[in-house]
Amino acid sequence: MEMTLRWYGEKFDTVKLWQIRQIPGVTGVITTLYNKQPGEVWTQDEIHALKTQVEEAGLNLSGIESVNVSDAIKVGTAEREQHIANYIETLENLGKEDIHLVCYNFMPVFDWTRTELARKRPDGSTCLAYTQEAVDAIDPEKMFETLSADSNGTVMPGWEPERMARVKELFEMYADIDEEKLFNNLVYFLKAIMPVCNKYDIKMGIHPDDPAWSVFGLPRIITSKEKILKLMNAVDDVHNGVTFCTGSLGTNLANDLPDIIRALKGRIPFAHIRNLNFLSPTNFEEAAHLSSDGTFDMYEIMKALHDTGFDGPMRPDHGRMIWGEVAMPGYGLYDRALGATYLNGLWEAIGKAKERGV
Ligand code: DNO
Repeated sequence: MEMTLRWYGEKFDTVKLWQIRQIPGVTGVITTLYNKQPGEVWTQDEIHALKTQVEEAGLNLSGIESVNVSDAIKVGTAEREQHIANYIETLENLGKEDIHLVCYNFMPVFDWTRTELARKRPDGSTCLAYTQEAVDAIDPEKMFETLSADSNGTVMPGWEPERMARVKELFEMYADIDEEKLFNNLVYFLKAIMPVCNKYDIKMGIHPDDPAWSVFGLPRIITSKEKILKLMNAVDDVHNGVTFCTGSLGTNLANDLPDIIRALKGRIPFAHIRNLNFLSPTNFEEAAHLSSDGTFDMYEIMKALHDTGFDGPMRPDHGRMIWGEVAMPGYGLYDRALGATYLNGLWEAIGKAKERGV
């Protein structure tokens, strides 16, 4: 396992590479080219420049989150073939730069959905939160306006203003797409890219839908053990894997996270680990990473990853805003650094207990 932090690049992130370098046990970053639109080719030179920048700070470029998949591919429009060809070219260029992990999602219209970006917790920290009641009450086209006031002036990936300006058009594009069509389009895409993934040993990790159920009537297909296994079987290749995100799959309390990890043995190239605190099954907030601060048993989650031989990058996912930090919601330095340290501590303890047979 390699502990990493997500980094949004010099231009967008308030957190600097030199700060990440000083978090004990964090040796890499997960990043992307934020100026790229889905469907565009990433050139080898651009990737090389990004990699050099990270390495000059003493860190590894441990994976890409995300190479976004265009709506044309998700919906299966006429532009799909060109976009898949471009995606393949991007993968080829990543492979030539010795990058072997790509995270992506197949969620229609919205990437992750939260209804509050700064819910105050009893200790005065703020965190991202979700209530189904708020989603049911809001017009999806207004969602972005409601949230942007709390984004601390940052551009949140998946919620780019240009994308949100097209929400109405996007809803129309997906009008006739149900779960089955979306799933078939995903399989079509994966089958097309598997040869280049095999050639360069690039593991694709699909990000689960967040939350793990349909929002605004849109289809969602990566929400449970059964659905994920269906995808693993449809394209049965080790390069077709899952970004195991506890905070996304865990939104549905029926999902038994350690059990899903065990069922996906060998197919988890990347892990996002965070805790959630449930106030009701459809009202939850993003807690500190510690088990005692939320609902999940973080020890059991880490143990399941350890037991199944997980050896990819892991990142402490969304943290709270603490100590007066002003940063992209979920992506400040302090709470994620605490999270990394805690998760590294669990990992060390689990490993040593095994070595010593206790
Ligand atoms: C939210 C993230 C997601 C994730 C994408 C992957 O904080 O976990 O935006 O990066 O869904 O493509």
